[in-house]
Amino acid sequence: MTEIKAICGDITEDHGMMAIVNAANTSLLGGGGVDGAIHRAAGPELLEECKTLNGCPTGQAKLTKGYNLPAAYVIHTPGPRWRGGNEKERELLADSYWNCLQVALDHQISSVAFPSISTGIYHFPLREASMIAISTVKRFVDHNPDAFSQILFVLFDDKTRHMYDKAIHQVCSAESVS
Ligand code: AR6
Repeated sequence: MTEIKAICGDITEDHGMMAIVNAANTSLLGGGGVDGAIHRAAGPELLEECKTLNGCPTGQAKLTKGYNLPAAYVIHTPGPRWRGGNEKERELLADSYWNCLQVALDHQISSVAFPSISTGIYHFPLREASMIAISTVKRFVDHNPDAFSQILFVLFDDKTRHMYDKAIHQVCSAESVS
């Protein structure tokens, strides 16, 4: 049984998770937003390891150590930049969540914290992003019921947290009826 939960907070702080997800860009060489916060908290060794990865395509995911972060690992995924909705943004956002969980599963990582991928600098509409995030995570844990103890969404502001709470409520009650 995997708990899927949303809280308000800073993902670089200690939430007792083995891995945190970084909403990165395809260079994996750092940036603003949560990416900048993660690199600052992890320290310069994170950038050194990222330099060895040769970037990452949008929707894919790559693993590094967490260095000075409380989490042992960082899973880096470049989400899609919103370009109006006709550039496979929805599929690519779902791929980001799915592939992060696949990387975690491949490395026996049993608890993962996600930020709200693509809804900051990349401007993905929040309501739709939250539904894609929760339904993709739910689908993955339904396929892999023994893999994770907890999937935590650590959201930076109340509006985002509220939207993810609503999505959890909708997706989970829809599933329990069927
Ligand atoms: N903890 C949790 N969430 C955070 C934190 C934090 N410390 N800091 C920001 N957020 P964004 P994107 C929230 O812009 O839209 C970077 O430059 C933020 O409020 O970080 O995927 C990368 O290098 C928002 O809700 O990521 C890319 O170039 C969410 O995290 C680009 O930004 C995502 O916002 C990626 O843009």
